[in-house]
Amino acid sequence: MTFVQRLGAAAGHIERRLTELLAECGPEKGERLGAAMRHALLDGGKRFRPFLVIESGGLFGLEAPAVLDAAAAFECVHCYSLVHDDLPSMDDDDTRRGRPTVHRAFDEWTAILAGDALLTLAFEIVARPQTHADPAVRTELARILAHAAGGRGMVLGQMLDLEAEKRGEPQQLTAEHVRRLQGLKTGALIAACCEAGAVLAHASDEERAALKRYGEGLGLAFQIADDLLDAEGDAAVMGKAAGKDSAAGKATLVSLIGIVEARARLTEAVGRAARELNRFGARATPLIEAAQFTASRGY
Ligand code: GRG
Repeated sequence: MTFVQRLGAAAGHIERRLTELLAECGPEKGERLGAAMRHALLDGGKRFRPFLVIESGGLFGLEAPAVLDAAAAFECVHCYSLVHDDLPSMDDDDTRRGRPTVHRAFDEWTAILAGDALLTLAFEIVARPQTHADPAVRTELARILAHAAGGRGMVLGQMLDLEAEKRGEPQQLTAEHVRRLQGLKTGALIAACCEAGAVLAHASDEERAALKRYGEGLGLAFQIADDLLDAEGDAAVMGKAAGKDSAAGKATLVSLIGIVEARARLTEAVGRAARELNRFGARATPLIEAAQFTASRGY
């Protein structure tokens, strides 16, 4: 199976499970809130974060059914962040995943509430015994998910990003600052997905730390690739408008260090991420390919 087929197969599993979980735990059928949540969550996206949970669990011999609910919870948080990021008061986007954003398809207050409900749904899923038989594992999953998503993770990264942009000072940022905010905004959740596989498998502290470091390198690569796509890519690949960051005068690593240096850092981040997986041998091939796939998006 090629990497793309493997990613597609995982996406199929996760799509089915997300549909079931929404039916089990989401709003009753016919509710407008449920329709907005489905619009945000289903039928789109690469499902890259759940793939990382599935494959990091796979390193320790866990099969998809044992990790699917945890993987779904991470995707719920990711989708909530996209819904809120697209809002007029944030990034103000009209399309996402090739479709109207939730506030365009519904309205702004419905989009805010659908995002809130997706975020809280994630923690309901994590807390359910179906997610893992061991309550200590469920608690630890909730902790790493909350930490990665919250005020020391993704929300802080978004805050730093918007603060600079709304004040009209993005060009005063240093490459180091941009790297930090991107690490928080995008990298923290990606790294937590990789760590989650180790948590689900009761892996050793060393294995868990190596997976987290791999995820941090991967997250950096993911963000640089996204910046390169925004600078040079086309809207069809991104599923949203391209060139938006530069048009908004937003500081990205590409705007600060240039395309050539950004490509060099991308290659370096992928290599560093892959080296963290040496200890896992051939079983790590899908995760190494995931890093390479991330770097090659859109090219
Ligand atoms: C609103 C708290 C809050 C946070 C928003 C993730 C995020 C933080 C904003 C998204 C902005 C953005 C486009 C960042 C670039 C990297 C990124 C997260 C791209 C979207 O992820 P993909 O490519 O999307 O995995 P799919 O649709 O495949 O799931």
